[in-house]
Parts: sequence; C-alpha cells; structure tokens
Amino acid sequence: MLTNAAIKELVGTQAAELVQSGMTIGIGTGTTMEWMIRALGKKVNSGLEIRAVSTSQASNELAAQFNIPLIELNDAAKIQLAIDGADEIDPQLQLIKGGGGALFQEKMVAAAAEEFVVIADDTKLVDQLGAYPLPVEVMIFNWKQVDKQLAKLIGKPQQLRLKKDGSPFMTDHGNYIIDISFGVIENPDALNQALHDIPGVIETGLFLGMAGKALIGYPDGQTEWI
Ligand code: ABF
Repeated sequence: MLTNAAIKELVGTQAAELVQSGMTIGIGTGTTMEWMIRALGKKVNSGLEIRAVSTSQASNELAAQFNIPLIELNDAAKIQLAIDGADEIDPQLQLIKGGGGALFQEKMVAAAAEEFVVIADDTKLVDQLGAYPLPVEVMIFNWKQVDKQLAKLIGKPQQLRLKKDGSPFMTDHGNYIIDISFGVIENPDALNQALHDIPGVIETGLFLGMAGKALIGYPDGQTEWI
C-alpha cells in the first residue's frame, strides 16, 4: 500500500506527462503540485520548451529551482492547461481549494486556462463539499466587518487563519483568510454568490464549473481519471 505522499508523487508525476512542448501552462500550489513541478522540471531540463504561470510564491521558488521559465499571467496570451491540487472534490468536480492559502491566484490562473486539470489522492473525494473548512480571502482593511457579515449570513463556526506564532496568516496578496466550517454545503453556487456579495470578500475557495477532469491516485497504486 502506498503512503499518502507516494500517491501524491504518483499523480503529480503522471500529470507532468500532459504537458507538451510549446505550451504555456498554469502551475498550482501544494504538496501534490510539488511532485508535478519536480517531474516537469526534469522534462524541462531534458529539452521540453514551455512557459509557466505560477499560482504562489512557493511554486515560483520551486519552479525557478528547476529552471522552468515563468511569466506573469498578464503576459500570457493563452494558457492551454492549468494543473492544481484540491482539498475536496465532489462528483461534479466542484472543488474546495485554498487550504494552503493560495486560492486567489489559483482561481485566476484556472479561470484563464483553456483546460483545468485537478490532481489528488483519493482522500480528497467527497459526496458533498463542506467537511473541509472553506477558505474565504478577505481585505485586511475591513476584515472585522466582513467577519461580522459572514457570521450573520452563515451562522457556522468561522476562524481567522493564524500562523503557528498566533499572528494572522497573510496571503501572497497581502490579505487575510477566514475559514468557515460548514459540515455540508447544500448549494455551492448560491453560497459562492452570497459570499462575493459581501464588500471586502476578495475570493472564495469554491471552484465551481472550472475543473474539466481530475486524476485521482489510490493506495493500491492505481490512478483513474474522473
Ligand atoms: C493548493 O494546495 C490548494 O488550493 C489546496 O489547498 C492544496 C492541495 O493540497 P495538497 O497539498 O494536498 O496537494 O492547490
């Protein structure tokens, strides 16, 4: 039986095979994507010619270590393929993302891509989204106002994301994250809209109607596309 890390390595490595010379690709963030970036880096160092738009400072740094050429999203005429991990995946390929804190840039890159592929181990599969706390990226300027609005709207436990030292976690874009524990999200589309209606909400970790397919890895070493 494979460990969880080995399953992530398996799907990350397999996903790198989707990348063809000449492509501009979006590269996501997280422990599964680290394996994909490593595998892609090896291909680049063997002659694969690509350009990549990254979704976080952490992925920028890893990609740079492997000499993967990085460009800004604004300079990409086209992104043929974006690949990223997820925290939860439901049967309609609706996602919760942002556990690692990079949801804003991840969503912008996924939205710009012609195809968005998710890679994950099977523990990420759920019947309904919501067991994983939903990250909501908010402005620092009025975060306490947003926090109150969220409590009024949702009435579920919510928590400003903190670092280990107890100070607020800050995203790559200088914002805070409030994580909301729903248990079950009955209507992800309506929730996403309601959250976006609150002034000060920058983005949510709900990725709806974006993923075209997902590569899932299992402890027995099998993978499948869903
Ligand atoms: C990022 O990394 C996320 O948005 C998601 O939170 C996480 C995926 O988790 P993992 O580290 O398990 O790949 O893509």
